[in-house]
Amino acid sequence: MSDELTIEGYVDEDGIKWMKSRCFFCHVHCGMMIGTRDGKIVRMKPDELDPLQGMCERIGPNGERAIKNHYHPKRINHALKRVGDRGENKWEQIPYEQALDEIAAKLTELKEKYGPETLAVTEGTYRSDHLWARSRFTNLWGNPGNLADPGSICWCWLYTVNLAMVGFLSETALNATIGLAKTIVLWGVRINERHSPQSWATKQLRAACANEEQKPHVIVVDPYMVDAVRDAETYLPIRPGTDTAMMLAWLNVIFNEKIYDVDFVTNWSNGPFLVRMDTRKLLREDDLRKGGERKNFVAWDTKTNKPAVWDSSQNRYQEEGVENAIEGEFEVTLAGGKKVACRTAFALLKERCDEYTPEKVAQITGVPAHKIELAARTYATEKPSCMGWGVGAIDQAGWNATSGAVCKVILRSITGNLDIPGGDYLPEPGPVINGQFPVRDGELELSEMVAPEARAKLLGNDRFRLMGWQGFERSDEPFREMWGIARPQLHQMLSSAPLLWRAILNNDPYPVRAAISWSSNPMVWAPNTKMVYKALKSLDLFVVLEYWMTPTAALADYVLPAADWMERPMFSNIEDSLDMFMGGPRASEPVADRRMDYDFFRGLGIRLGQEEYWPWETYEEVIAHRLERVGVTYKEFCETGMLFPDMTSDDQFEKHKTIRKKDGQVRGFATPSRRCEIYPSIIEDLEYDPLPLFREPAESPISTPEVAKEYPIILTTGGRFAPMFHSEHRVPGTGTREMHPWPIVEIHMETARELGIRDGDWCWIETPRGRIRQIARLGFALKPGVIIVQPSWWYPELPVEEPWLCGAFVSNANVLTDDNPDLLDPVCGNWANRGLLCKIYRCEEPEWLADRLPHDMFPEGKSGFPKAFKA
Ligand SMILES: Nc1nc2c(c(=O)[nH]1)N[C@H]1C(S)=C(S)[C@@H](COP(=O)(O)OP(=O)(O)OC[C@H]3O[C@@H](n4cnc5c(=O)[nH]c(N)nc54)[C@H](O)[C@@H]3O)O[C@H]1N2
Ligand SMILES: Nc1nc2c(c(=O)[nH]1)N[C@H]1C(S)=C(S)[C@@H](COP(=O)(O)OP(=O)(O)OC[C@H]3O[C@@H](n4cnc5c(=O)[nH]c(N)nc54)[C@H](O)[C@@H]3O)O[C@H]1N2
Ligand code: SF4
Ligand SMILES: [Mo]
Repeated sequence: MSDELTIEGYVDEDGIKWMKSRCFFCHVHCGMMIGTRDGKIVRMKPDELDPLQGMCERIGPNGERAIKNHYHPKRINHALKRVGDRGENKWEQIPYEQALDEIAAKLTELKEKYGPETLAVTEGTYRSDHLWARSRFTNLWGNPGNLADPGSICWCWLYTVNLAMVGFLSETALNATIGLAKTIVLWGVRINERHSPQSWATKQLRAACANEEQKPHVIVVDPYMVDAVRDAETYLPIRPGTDTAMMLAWLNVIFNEKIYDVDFVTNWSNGPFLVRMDTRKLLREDDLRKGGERKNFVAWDTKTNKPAVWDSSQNRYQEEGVENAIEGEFEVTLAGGKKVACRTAFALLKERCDEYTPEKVAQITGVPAHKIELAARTYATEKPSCMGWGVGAIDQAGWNATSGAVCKVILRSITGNLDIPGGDYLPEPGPVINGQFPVRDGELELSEMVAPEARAKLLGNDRFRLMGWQGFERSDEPFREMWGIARPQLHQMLSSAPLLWRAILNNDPYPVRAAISWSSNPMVWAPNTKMVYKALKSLDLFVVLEYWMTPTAALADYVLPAADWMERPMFSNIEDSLDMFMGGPRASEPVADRRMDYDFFRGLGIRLGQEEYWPWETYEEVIAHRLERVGVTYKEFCETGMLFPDMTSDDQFEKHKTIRKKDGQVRGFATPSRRCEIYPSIIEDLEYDPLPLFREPAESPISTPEVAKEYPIILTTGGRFAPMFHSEHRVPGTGTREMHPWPIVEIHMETARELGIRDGDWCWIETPRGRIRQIARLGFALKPGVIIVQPSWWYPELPVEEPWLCGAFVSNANVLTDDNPDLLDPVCGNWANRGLLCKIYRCEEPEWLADRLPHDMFPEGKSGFPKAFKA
């Protein structure tokens, strides 16, 4: 590494060397100073020069907890190779390089036998800036991109839906202009927990709510009385799983009261485009005239009373002065002379929403009609309004997910709240510096190297088509047109996890014999844990890159030690979703054999013939390469650890109205039509209904009354709780598990009383898939008859070897969830974690009555599932 790539830091009077770093324990990325003595981390403090200030419970006073996490004796520090049976927890320590050699050899063998599609990867939520290195590796290896990730039910799939509709992502997790909002909608989100109570993001929301001069109207949509309800004028306690119906009702009110932004709908959305009533497809120029372009659409010009052709590549009508109708039915003569009735997309959307009156949706959601009306009216008229992203709203709503995603984009855009200060920001590839932006993740992935034959083999490619290559290609084209670069794969293109497990177990559609799991614990995150277990257990090669011996790692052939944020440099735009970069230098040298995940994929790539594509030996060199284009050096970047756009510039908002430098055209959106596609043509083109609709959740008292007889309680899972971050921070000994030692199921007092459950009782929660135990907390935050179970529980203190697997089946919410592929969202493959049926009862067995874990509860001995957890 050249000198230029090391950053100095400073030494204080106590001899502690302080280096800048950026925390990666959660998505907030607080600026952090790391103090080392003799190369060992001894202290931490907030980076006072950084705008992202915060030191939460995961870090602890002076960094105590993070430091204990970093040096914990249970951390994986060397490459481990399985020597016993799979799951027996018998390992041999081997050199990292040897592990790479052996994995490469085995992958080659499996590729020869089954083809490059035999490999799948599993990942978890965004935990590093290295995702592109995985796709670069798998793309070059000929793999179709088989990847299972919670992104199917968490934000990334929304990114893909947003790409189709607005050409980038309007689902902000952290709204920088929230202080300007007059209405704040918190829809299925627990801001204070998801960003830690002490983080700047939580403080920003609190400050916005406490602003006496311009007190915002806060609307909360959540079945649970979250903390923010204190500030809320309007609280909609919704029945879990019915949010899409609520969104449709908001649209119903907004259309019927005509409180949408007519200018936006008329001039910036594709609402005026005509849809043929005979085929129910958007009318295109090639329908209208021979030689017309398929990518051009048609509207009705009220001035000439004729159809007008929208030239997508020019972002304007071919004719001058067109005044397109937004409603109405028109007769159009097609190329062959046939006359067809056409209606505007907007009229069809309105008609669809007419079905969802507040009265009807009140019945579905359990929220009174007048509250629905008030919320919709406020959102549309008390502007600017923002409705950021909460995973509880629709991401995990099973077959209602995509419809909900479409509704959300429509709500934002037709009310004129898209990309305005105080509204929902729409970023772009950036930040633009010296006319360029730093190299984006999507550029590093090399998606163009994946051949059409390989693409066709992606697991789920023909089933959940928006998340496969067909969806990818359809938004890649306008993305490249607008910004000259590929749209990201990252987690925005996925195989839905339930399909992966079935492919592994049934060799269907082909044998998947190898998997790499990194920054991922699918034994805990994925639905239907028993299925996941069987699939992982049956692989020929399973490699896990980890910090800890998790239930997933316990099933591996190789477990490789991963470097954490305290020992790696960083350069991130959060999965290519931002117009800024955050990062910083490496604060300390990695412990023992820990390597960055980048090093793993590079190491494997080089061994598998990809040497020319991995010129950057260190990650510092990667960062330098990415910055070179904008004329910033690695060192300059590390001094601030941030590159961001000028948010005070007027050009930073409503960017669709600006003029493009490259051709002087009005910019529009990076969609096929360059308009905001409230009637998404990509979704239509993939043979789905582009209009949103609501279906009763797949498992509910209404859709499955026979199941409800035995399982009468409504179950929702989720609800973040600090200091845990998913399944992390549970290893005793750092101070975090000590703060929150046991899993909590929350239940209404009345329901608990009827069921004979007292506060603090260990309870069984059971669904048709299995049962788990958590501790009951009684209260009033939920309606009677609804419970919420904490996700992500495992017990690192339990034995690793089977059948214990660190308690992966004891309290894990996903033993309860269903992953039946027929019940997933048809467009994106989302499963349902919210809105299921269950029963809950006190643990009566004497051995379960104490706060003690079931070391002795596995009567079936060494194989199979522990008896207690059999459904
Ligand atoms: N402490 C902590 N912070 C985290 C994480 C963590 O594990 N721990 N994980 C990170 C990740 S990857 C994510 S995705 C985010 C998620 O963070 P959030 O988006 O805040 O997600 P949750 O807290 O799981 O759920 C939000 C709310 O959804 C409600 N809810 C449950 N069912 C429904 C429903 O059917 N409809 C509606 N409207 N609401 C419902 C719950 O009561 C809860 O208050 O947090 C991130 N931050
Ligand atoms: N029932 C139910 N299930 C859910 C949810 C829910 O609300 N309800 N939430 C879902 C959501 S939103 C998400 S995002 C997922 C989360 O699922 P995951 O993101 O997979 O989270 P974890 O289960 O904590 O597994 C992550 C693992 O990666 C390791 N790790 C952390 N950082 C790194 C790193 O930099 N490199 C490597 N190699 N390893 C690292 C950690 O030690 C941990 O074991 O869970 C989903 N599952
Ligand atoms: S809130 Fe806590 S865990 Fe998250 S980045 Fe900040 S210090 Fe790290
Ligand atoms: Mo997530």
